[in-house]
Amino acid sequence: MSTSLPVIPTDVDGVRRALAVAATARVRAHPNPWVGAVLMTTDGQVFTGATGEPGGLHAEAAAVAAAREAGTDVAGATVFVTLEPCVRFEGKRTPSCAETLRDAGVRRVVVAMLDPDERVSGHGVALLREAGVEVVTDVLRTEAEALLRPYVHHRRTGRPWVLLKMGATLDGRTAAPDGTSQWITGPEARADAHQLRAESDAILVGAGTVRLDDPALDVRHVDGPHPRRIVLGHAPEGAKVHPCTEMSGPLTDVLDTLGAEGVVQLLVEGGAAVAGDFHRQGLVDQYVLYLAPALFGGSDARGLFTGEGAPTMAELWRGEMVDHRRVGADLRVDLLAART
Ligand code: AOF
Ligand code: ZN
Repeated sequence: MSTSLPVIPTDVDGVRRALAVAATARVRAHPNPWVGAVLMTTDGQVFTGATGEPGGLHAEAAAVAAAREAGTDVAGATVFVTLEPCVRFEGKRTPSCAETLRDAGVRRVVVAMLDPDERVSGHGVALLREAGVEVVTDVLRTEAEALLRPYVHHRRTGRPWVLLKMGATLDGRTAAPDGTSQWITGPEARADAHQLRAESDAILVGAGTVRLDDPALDVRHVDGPHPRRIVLGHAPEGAKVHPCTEMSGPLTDVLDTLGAEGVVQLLVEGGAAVAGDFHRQGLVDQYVLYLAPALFGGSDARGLFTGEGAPTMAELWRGEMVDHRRVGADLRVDLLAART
């Protein structure tokens, strides 16, 4: 839904600020979308709100609450928000933000993107407009969609956003010929990977990784909730990964099941066989590679993927590099799978 109203520069500024607020809510809010709101009163006071824990306050409600706590009247205010304010639907846990804004007497709402959730999409904007609130949409929409990629993907496909995380030397090797691999990347990269865990709703490994590494798959080094643990195959008794969910069958079915269970982002952490299966079936949405400035220097060290890769140049897989940055001594490269 677009609007004939002109987008003035202050709308972009307001939404940009709301996007920065939204980014701070990610770890806390997921699997709910991480949303930011900036409320500007008629006398120019600014209050911000970000989505709370699941079942807690939404961004808009938090911004209105912040203004009220300061004893400020929000009637006539403008609200900049990164996602369309929600409406009531069955099973919803919190009050509708569109109604909260309407009832508070907000005059103008600037929305970055519509909610891809069909229970909400377009309805929040319509409710506000019907109440006489001026609504502008699609301000910095591309940026907002990029920030909420996993959520948008989940609501559009019913499957989790699959993030494959791998650590390797610059020659693409993950372990010495004797199987040892600790540690190829440095402590900063490993802490960064724990941030990925904290942002994910579930984390998946193969049974082989459980047997070889006995990983705990919990969140350390950073603050955040522990993701649900999924093992493909059987996790032996006594493994640190317990309690976990053991799953088997086609990966597409696994993703359908996890998506239906509300997993918005799934972190795949290995090993090389599982990585190869997800990759070759085109099921990885985002690749995060931590590359150490180190070289095994031969063909006998283990590689990132087992199984048969692209047989000819015609089948070479290429992604889009959306980010690259130094993390400690290592390089983090983020690739997105090309969308067809
Ligand atoms: C907003 N602002 O900050 C967020 C929204 O179960 P509930 O009540 O928490 O509602 C979850 C739904 O609300 C979620 O599926 C999405 O459509 C919307 N999320 N909406 O207005 C927010 N996090
Ligand atoms: Zn809401």
